[in-house]
Amino acid sequence: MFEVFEKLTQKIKEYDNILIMSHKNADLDGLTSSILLCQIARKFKKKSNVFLTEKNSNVKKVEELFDNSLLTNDFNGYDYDNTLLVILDTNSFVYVEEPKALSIYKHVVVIDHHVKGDDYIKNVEMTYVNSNLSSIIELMTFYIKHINYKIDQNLATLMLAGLEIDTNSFNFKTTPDTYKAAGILVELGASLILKQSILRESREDILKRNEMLKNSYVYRDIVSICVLNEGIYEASELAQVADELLHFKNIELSFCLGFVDKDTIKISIRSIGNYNAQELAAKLGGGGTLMSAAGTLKGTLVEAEEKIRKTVGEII
Ligand SMILES: [Mn+2]
Repeated sequence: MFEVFEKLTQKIKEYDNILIMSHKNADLDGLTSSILLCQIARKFKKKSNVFLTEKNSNVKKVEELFDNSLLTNDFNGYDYDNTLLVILDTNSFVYVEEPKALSIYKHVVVIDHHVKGDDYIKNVEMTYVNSNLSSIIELMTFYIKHINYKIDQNLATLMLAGLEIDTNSFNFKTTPDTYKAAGILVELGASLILKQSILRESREDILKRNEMLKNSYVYRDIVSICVLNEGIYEASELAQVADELLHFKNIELSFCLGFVDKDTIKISIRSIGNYNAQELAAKLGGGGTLMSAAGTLKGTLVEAEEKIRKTVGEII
């Protein structure tokens, strides 16, 4: 880790402008890490912004607690030669917030904790992709320790919330270091009360999800399958239902599927760790990690459900 931190600091020092970007539909992990790095770059007297194309609910949460002068939606003032583009929380050319930036800027740093796919960002000056890491927040927390940078309480709180989300409440990819990072954030003043209000959801969203959960059934005693057949869903809705199914007693493996556009079926897969979600996803047109993965299929929901049952049947 030490080497990564030293190299990152050195890279920031090397350029006048530091433009930071995360993935599309920003989450708290990418967003708070970007804001933190932007603050650090400014402390080094660099021109720095976090580039965003749209303001989703996570961005709004951050804006409520922060001055939003760090955020920008144009490349104005970031010249080709003297700008370092730092990509956090994705290594994919497709998912990066603004792929166009990768053809404009040639000095690129990628720091991520997702499995490297075929569409990973190439021709970079520095890359650190560690798919065993819980979150970029965990890495950035140790980075600020390393450079002895103090963050404000609201940012510490948002980071703790983001850490909790990325690990599904300290269940996925959680190591002793993940808890240490959480401890550091609490030491830096993260408020557990404010964190709860950040993580809270609207009544409508919770009731809507509970309605979705009613479509689930148990298969082979330890598998839960939930087929959503009323229109088009957000991929994040499917993921949240799959997460929730693992809270049900005895369930070790969960699948939630539905259409994400008029001809694409997405399958969110979650595992408590006894069965490999990644291997199952590979047979369902996708990939991921041991405990969290997703597949994509064409055709009908009935066909997709049958394919899932067949795939599960091969291992259970
Ligand atoms: Mn993340």
